Amino acid sequence: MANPCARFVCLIVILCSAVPSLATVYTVGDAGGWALGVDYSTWTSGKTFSVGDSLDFRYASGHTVDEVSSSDYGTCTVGNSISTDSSGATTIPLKTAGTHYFICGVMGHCGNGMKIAVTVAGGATTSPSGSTAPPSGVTTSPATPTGTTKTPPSSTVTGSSSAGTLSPFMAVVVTWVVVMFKLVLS
Ligand SMILES: [Cu+2]
Repeated sequence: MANPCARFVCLIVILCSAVPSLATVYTVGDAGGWALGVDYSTWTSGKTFSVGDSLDFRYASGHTVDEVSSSDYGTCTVGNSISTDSSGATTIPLKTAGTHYFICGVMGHCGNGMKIAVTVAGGATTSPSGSTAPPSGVTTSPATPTGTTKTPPSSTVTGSSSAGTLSPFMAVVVTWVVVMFKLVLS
């Protein structure tokens, strides 16, 4: 069991099992579930929802879960719902950032508080389900043969014959000035 390869596989399994736990499944209303008499604004306050999390609506018969627009949420309008379910256990994956609105489609229930608005932050932790395919175009060609054209550095050699004859004398002069300057400073 001390095989390092087995340890590595074990580490990978632990990491892979830990990553999905980052996505949280929220039971709407906790113990109260999706029902009349639960204050869902209180339930959502203090919670931070991220992309990849899910809402789990648990409810008895006689209720529905309707995802609606913001305006329909405000007016408790049922007819234009984006999605609806009445199975008693509705899991809504929060796939996009922004505010998602859910109401109960039964007459009068939304107006009596069965409405919930969930603001989803744009989470950087996407689920590892392989939805993000890498771009296929590999455009980095490492060998650029045209970039090695050397500019000849011998452009300042020719054409200064007089300076060439003067330079030993000037070197002596400069050296003498520098020596004298050091002597003055010391
Ligand atoms: Cu209801």
